[in-house]
Amino acid sequence: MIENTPPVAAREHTVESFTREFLRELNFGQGVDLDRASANDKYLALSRTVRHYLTTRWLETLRNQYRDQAKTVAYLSAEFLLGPQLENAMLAADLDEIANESLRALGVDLDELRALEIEPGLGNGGLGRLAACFIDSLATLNVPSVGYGIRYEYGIFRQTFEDGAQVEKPDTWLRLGSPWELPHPEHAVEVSFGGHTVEAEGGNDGARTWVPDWRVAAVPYNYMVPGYRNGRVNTLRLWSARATHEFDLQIFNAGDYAEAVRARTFAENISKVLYPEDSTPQGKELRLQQQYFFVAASLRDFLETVLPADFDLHRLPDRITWQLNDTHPVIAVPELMRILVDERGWDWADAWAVTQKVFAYTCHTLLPEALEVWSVDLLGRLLPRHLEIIYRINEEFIEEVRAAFPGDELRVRRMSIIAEQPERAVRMAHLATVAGFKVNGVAELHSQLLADKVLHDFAQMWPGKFTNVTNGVTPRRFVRLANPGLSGLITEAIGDGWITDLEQLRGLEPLADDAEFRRRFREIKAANKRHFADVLLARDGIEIAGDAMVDAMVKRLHEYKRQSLKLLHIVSLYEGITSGRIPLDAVTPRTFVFGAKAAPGYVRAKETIALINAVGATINADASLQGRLKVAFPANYNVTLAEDLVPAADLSEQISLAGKEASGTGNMKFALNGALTVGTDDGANVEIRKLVGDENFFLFGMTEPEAADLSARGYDPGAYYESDPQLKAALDLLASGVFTGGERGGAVASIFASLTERDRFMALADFRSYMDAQSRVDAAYADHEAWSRSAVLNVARTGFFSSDRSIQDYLDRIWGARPVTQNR
Ligand code: B1N
Repeated sequence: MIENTPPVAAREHTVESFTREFLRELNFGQGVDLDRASANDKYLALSRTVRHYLTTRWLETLRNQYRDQAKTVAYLSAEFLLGPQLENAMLAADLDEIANESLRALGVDLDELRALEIEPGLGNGGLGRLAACFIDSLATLNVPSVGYGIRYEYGIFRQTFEDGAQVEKPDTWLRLGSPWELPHPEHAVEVSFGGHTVEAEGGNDGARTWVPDWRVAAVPYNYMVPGYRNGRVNTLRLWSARATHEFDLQIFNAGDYAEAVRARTFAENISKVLYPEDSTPQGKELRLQQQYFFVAASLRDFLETVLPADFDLHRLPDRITWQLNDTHPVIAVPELMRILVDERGWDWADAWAVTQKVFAYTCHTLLPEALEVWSVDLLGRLLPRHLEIIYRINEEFIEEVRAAFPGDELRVRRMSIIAEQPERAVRMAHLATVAGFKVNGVAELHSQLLADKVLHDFAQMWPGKFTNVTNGVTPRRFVRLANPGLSGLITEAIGDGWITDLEQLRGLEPLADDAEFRRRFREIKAANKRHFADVLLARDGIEIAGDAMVDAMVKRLHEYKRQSLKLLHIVSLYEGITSGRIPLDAVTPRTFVFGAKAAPGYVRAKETIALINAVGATINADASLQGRLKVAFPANYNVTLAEDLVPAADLSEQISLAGKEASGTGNMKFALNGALTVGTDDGANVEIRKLVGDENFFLFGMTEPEAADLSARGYDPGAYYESDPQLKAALDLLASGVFTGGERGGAVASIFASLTERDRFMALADFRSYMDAQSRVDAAYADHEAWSRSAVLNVARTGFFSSDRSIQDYLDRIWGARPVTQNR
């Protein structure tokens, strides 16, 4: 083992040493003097300085990991929505105060540098952000673990609005260089595609030989994942595709330079761009290429470089769990079988026995159309050997089903990994459920519905396989960093143990009854709102009142989430005021904040965005409202903006149709920062409400069984439209074209029809109940003292939603891996 002498290793962290390091990075890393340095020079130098402090711990962690060979969790995810890195790294390394002081002395404005950071948007929404929270908690809980994913050159698109309509621009997050990644081209591994299979020579049961016809290189980029002040720094390894030399040479030698360059582009396309669909897979070939690309590279990496060369793979289950973040990495199952059977010469049964003990599957959805399937045609063309392996897994599985349920051929057809209709296709969720030793949903209700409905047959067959792990969010980023004011107040009251043990927030409960504490809590909320208003003005040119209620609905635009129901509330208020039904001075001043990207091909979602913007423009321009209502829809909602919005919010909108939102995680972030929730009995809302108490939560709408029942009986939106005059007035106003310059076609007609003709998500059925809940919100908000008491109780009672607790649940219920204690 090489003893390293890193620049700042065991030295004390002082302002002086930090300043020296920073200036050295500026001079030798960027090649500039301080007085000539651009803000970007300073940002890069600062980031690298901070990175150096982490590197020492990182190398130590890696050495210990190799020495101990402890059981490891590999989190396989096509998305990691990391958010800005600098502040989090400074906090974790306990450098925030030192850095602040050092930079102040040098006359460098830290806020200006922070504002330069471009977040790596390598995810769509909740699923990707969850992966980022989980690796933070894994490191903080001292769990030996590694995240594996894709280093997309372009992350989630940058959303812009043109005349209120969404226009997507490429996310060039790497344009100024990323100081947080360490590329290792020398450790590239090859990933193969295509071709055919031939008979194998080994003679072991099940073996065939794959003869692929093209390959790409997967280059690892390492990211450090620091635990919170515990000396552990884990690794996130993201793969980038590059053409292989072999590939190049063949074609160059054939003399076709242009073809060689084209081939290079083809290979590098694999990690070029993140698919922008959220909860709705597209079944595109490039997407399957991405999935196999990162999974094959990750398995190879673990088996060949993390494990010692003489490791006996029969012991693999004691050494690793591969956690599959939804079905995107499920192709890892046949890949491991292929490695064991075809490459290592194991008999099929031995390989299957091991494979069934190393994968666990997390499902994140309930929408049937969101369950990934790959046509046999496509899969067979791209990964012919894997398709054969899947067929054999399925044959043996079906025998098992027949043995357990003799004569029940309908059940066999329902459960088969291969669907026959509308075309032959592989159901990835079934493959994951068959191969995984555990299957979990992401909130109590979701896990229950998985076992009762979506995967009911499987739960009947293997009841012990199914479990729940309710999602969580990292308190470091979403409370400590995002809300320094509240963090200070909490720490003053109960000490700072809450940062790594969020249940300690319970200690705040008695303070909800303390008028002075509530006053300070309100002051902090007010300051956060002013800050958010400043951010909106600078970032988007949007002007909002600094003191109105901040009513926030931020999440991907999807019909099941029902942004259109929120819109109906706003339109109804506007209709009430302009028609004289609601006196203006009875209206609570509110800023409605929307943040939402629509998948570029999702027409109705884009129409909804256009309509929100149209309604917003009309309301914001109407002087007769005297600024009481305001709609703010900043484009390109992302983690960076979330960190400014969440601490400022008073009201959190979680209004999906019950039974459709698997969990939600924004709901947790808002509650932890003292917003009250108006929400349906869906996803993790159910658990939030149970914890904070009915009196501190605005519940509305049908329950899941009620919604399922109504849907089965036949939902008739027209009946609601005709029988509720307020609803009718709001919809008619929308349809009249007043918000769209007289235009009644286009988005107006389309959304009107989608709500009043056939709406799978039954928005109108919950309208009355939603409006009533909003009236209760207004009444409650009018009593500042009572409201802030509820808000404090929301903070005090939602410590459960720390991702540290989620990870502890994964350890207890699924991984059986133990945190290790490390020398500090
Ligand atoms: O995962 C989150 C949950 O909190 C949300 O309720 C859930 O909607 C979200 C395909 C998805 N489910 N499925 C996806 C994302 C991208 C994609 O290409 C599916 N995202 C969720 C965390 O559990």
